[in-house]
Amino acid sequence: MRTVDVIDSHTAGEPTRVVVAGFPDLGDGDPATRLRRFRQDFDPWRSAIVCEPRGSDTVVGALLLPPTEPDAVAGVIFFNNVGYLGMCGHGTIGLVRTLQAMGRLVPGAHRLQTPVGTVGVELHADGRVSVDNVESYRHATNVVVDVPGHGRVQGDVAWGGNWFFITGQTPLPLLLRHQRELTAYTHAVGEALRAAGIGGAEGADIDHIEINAPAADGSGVLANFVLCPGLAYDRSPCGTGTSAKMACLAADGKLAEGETWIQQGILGTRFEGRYRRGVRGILPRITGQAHITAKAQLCIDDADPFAWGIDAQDDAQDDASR
Ligand code: PYC
Repeated sequence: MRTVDVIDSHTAGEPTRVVVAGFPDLGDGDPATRLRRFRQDFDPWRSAIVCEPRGSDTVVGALLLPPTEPDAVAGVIFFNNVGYLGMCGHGTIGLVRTLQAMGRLVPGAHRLQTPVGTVGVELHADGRVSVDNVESYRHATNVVVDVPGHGRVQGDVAWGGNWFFITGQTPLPLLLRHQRELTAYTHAVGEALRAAGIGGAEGADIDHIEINAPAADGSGVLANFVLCPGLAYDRSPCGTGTSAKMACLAADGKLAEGETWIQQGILGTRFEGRYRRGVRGILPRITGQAHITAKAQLCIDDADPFAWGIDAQDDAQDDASR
């Protein structure tokens, strides 16, 4: 029986499961190097940790790593039900609260290594966490794509630590009760982008689709609905999605450096954003709140037919039915 120690939290409603012990040794190197080994040699651990029956499509995993830079407090690799994330805003906020719960971090400024670069984080005395995300920028403006069943959908392609297509067009108000329809629509947009060969820089897959439209509660702020790879929608306002949105607003001259941006998510929870100018785009700072929900030990028993998780990517069923 293998065991994995985890600490679960949620950030504005979106869960994070931090792996604190029991994961196989990924050898030396920074998070990008160790991510390559994780993907190549240990991918079943990903589904064992975040997929059913121990997790769900919504859980984002965060493998805690020893830092390799002298001023970093830790390294991290984010993963989900279908693969790996370059950066994760809500996950970073959850990780900082987890490190605090472990006694490894006190209020103040710290640095955290991710596969897409080192980010600054700040734990505030009231428990809120700010993330100084990677440089974010708009890659393409007013991209139009034909989406079967929905017509022409226009939006921007932007980087916020993950690739986003951000549109203001929504088939329904951004309310939780419409999540199935919003999921189907954003999924169709993503598929249409792929079919049209539209990607991010160097053809990168745009694996996050974001609707950003006035909140249906009449509060006057913008709300979002973000479909993540693996077809789970982000319960939080999405830190990387908020960064990408702010990069577009900054490029349009609609958000000034230092101005506060309130981003509401589909649950009505909010992140606060601000930015400084970067070289190519903006340097976003996202602030939000996370809460610890569990300290647990996962058991992986080889006698269990679902020891390694029920993985949507797994073709074992196809093999078995042949
Ligand atoms: O907060 O950046 C984020 C995020 C990405 C995917 C889920 N949450």
